[in-house]
Amino acid sequence: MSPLNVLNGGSLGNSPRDPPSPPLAPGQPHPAAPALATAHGVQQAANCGFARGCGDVQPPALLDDVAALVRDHPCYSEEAHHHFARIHVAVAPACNIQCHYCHRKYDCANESRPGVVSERLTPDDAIRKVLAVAAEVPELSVVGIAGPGDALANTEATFATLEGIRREAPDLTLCLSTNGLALPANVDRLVAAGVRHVTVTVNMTDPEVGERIYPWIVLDGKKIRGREASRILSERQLAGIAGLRERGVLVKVNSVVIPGVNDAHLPDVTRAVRAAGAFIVNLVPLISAPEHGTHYGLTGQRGPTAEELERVQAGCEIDARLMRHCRQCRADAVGRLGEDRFEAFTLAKLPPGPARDARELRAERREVVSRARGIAARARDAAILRVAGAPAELSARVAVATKGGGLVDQHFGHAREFLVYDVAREGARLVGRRTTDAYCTGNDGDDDALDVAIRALADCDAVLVAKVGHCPRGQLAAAGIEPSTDQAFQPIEAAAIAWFEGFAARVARGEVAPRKAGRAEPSTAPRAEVA
Ligand code: CLF
Ligand code: SF4
Repeated sequence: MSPLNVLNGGSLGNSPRDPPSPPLAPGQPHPAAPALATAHGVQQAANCGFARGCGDVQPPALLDDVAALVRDHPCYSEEAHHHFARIHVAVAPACNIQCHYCHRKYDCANESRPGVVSERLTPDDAIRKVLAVAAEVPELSVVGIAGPGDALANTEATFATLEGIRREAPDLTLCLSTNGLALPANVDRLVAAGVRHVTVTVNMTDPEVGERIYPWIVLDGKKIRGREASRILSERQLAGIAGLRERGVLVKVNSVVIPGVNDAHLPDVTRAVRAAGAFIVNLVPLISAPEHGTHYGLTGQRGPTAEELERVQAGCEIDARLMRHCRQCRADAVGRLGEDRFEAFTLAKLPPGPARDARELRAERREVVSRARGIAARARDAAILRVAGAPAELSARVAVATKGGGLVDQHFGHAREFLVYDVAREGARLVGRRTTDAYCTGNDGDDDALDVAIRALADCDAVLVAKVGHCPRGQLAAAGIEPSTDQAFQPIEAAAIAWFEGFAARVARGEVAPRKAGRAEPSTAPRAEVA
């Protein structure tokens, strides 16, 4: 395995030759269970090449069966999110707890950005919609239930939907998210339904912290408040994670980062969920605004800045594999992460008749992706060889504009988000993403939007794009951000390393100085805006 492959999460999605994993019988432990149950405990190397630290923390290599489970899942594999799509079916309106960051009118903030779900679905509607989307979107690989309430507070609809999808489109991966309160009671049923990916939102293990996040829970028809509510919730979350893990289900934990409430506590939370068997942790920034009508929004509780989020990630990464490409999706999201197509697939727009069976198309798409992955991996490995002689301490931060297929192929002016990578001689590592308004809205650029984009990329040394206009090129350069089109249409990681190769040469010649500690802080939190 190449060093870069390890940095990006072992063989997460980068091993097209992995054999498919056989389905697990209910109750059958996953063959990888013991390996995943241990924390890797890797220390930061003394010669860490990444300026932000923790870049050399190497997650353990994935066993083949686990690699097969994450390979085509856009949330469990950062690499897969360039190629594969998910659909969320909003069949779960009710919830059994109250979070201070949630208002029922809005999507579940565990798995979504604030925005009203355009329509709630019955299980029959959901199955019809999934089949219609699957016929049009061959990159679809995952069907998820992520609200708008809690999937396991709506078990009848949730399981009817899961069973229907499994029956009609067995090649699609089933996924769901939950707050975990009802998880222990549903582990067996989830396994029997064929679910191998579950996200549990865990924001605390300390009830003193919890009572500042959860005013109440409902258990067996009884409302429980205060610390006792959080104690019960935490106990059930950890027991549920352990139960899933024992049955071979990959558990992702989402933790909402709430500055001043749980940010300092999250390393403890990460350790606890890892010990329980969580596979990956996703630290999501709190989205909070008065117009959402949430307790936090109305009381002025803010979300973290991009820099604060990175600090929390650095504190947690020692103990867990981290997800850094979450888009905080709507509960009715459709498409690849970051390209939301839910409006094109409302019930009213679905074709009246049964959708065609598109399994063969999906299989063909997987073949195409497999070839693209091979090309990208070879380009990346060749680029790493070329920068092997760069100083160990040299690193740079590079933003990339992409349309989502794993290439540098977006025009600067059309980009609504940038993926941000730290690059060193070991390779490129995703550190997060920055959202911004598209600069180019017509023939004339919008100067305000350009300012926003430049501020959002303030900590970057370069931005790699397919094209950039003369005016933004000059303003980016004036802000110390080098716009580059030299890597246009190259695979992202190879492109970032290729840019770094030239950067390292210029540093060696004394033409540019590497940025020291204390980069400018980007002005935007790395979160999505309401579409
Ligand atoms: Fe959906 Fe969640 Fe499954 Fe993914 S989303 S239920 S694990 S299929 Fe993914 Fe969206 Fe982030 Fe969730 S980007 S909000 S982590
Ligand atoms: Fe809202 Fe989800 Fe919390 Fe329930 S678990 S209150 S739906 S954020």
